[in-house]
Amino acid sequence: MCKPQISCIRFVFQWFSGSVKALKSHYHQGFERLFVMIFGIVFMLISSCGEQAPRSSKQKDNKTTNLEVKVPDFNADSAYNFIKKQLAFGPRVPMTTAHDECAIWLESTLKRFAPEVKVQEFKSRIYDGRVMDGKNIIASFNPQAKNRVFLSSHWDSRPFADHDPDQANKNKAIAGANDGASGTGVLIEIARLLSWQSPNIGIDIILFDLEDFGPPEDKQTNQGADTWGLGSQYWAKNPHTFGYTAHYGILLDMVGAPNARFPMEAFSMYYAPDVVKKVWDIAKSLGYNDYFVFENGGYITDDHYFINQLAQIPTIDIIHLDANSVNGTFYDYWHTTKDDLTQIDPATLQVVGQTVLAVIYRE
Ligand code: AHN
Ligand code: ZN
Repeated sequence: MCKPQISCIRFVFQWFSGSVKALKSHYHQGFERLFVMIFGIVFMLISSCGEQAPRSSKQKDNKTTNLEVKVPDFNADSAYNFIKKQLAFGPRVPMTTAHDECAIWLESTLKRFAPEVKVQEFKSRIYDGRVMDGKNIIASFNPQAKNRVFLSSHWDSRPFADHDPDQANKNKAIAGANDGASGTGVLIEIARLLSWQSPNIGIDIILFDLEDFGPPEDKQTNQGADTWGLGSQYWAKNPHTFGYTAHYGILLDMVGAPNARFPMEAFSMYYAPDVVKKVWDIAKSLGYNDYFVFENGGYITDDHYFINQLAQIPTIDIIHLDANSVNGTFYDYWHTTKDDLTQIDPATLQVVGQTVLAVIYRE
């Protein structure tokens, strides 16, 4: 944007000095009057050249406005209640009544807040060869906008507590308060706030199904990573609208435990380092750097991995990682029967929800 302006001024200057020389040789008298006229023309030309560059100054204005834009206040109690509501159905294990009923509730709740909600039904083969029905639920805000960002989580819960220390619990389904319901609850609260105040961009909230039906611990020997994230794999190959794309995506996974720590997950850093930096910087500016820590996390095969790989949309995972936990990767109660409502801390929901809101409203 600067270049044309500089060359324009240079052109006018050259033209001006050339004209003056020519006029000097042709007219000896009345030169002063002509000089005033030429100066006037030059002035007009410079002002009209200046009009070629309003975009850069406007862009700057926009940036300032976006930093000053009012970001809605995330309501952690409301998010907590959305988590509680999901848990009340029982474990949201695919092909169960609880799963069916929760899908209906998610759809109708999002329809209260979003102008467009789509339920993408699909079938997918799980690790043992059985075929399962799944539903990805997608709420779109500002659906016509070309500039889009998506926010996502998984809403299904794991059919077995294979990491439970008690052998008797290993075949029980988990409540999935943190693993599944926490991210979904935060996103429903964000949907509620989006219905009150629209940001400048289009937002899609995508709730993936069948994320957590990977093989149980004792059957994992020959299973590939693609036994996880079945809903996101389906969506990445069959987006809910033809040719769908977004500038970037944010996945929330296990965002509700007390004192959660979100290191910079390694696939996120590989595929979308700028998005990680943007989100972590905003979290820091809000005083949340005890949660959004500037440390490198390991590689997690989560929904974002498949979206990066298959849909090529830069997507990050905000995920609670803890290398010192009993399982060596995730928080202590991961895939245990203890992943229940008692493990949800509204303070953590607040940190994550407010950070994501600041990110999208500043776009
Ligand atoms: C693997 O352990 C391969 N993926 C974990 C993804 C996950 C499960 N997130 C929540 N539950
Ligand atoms: Zn899980």
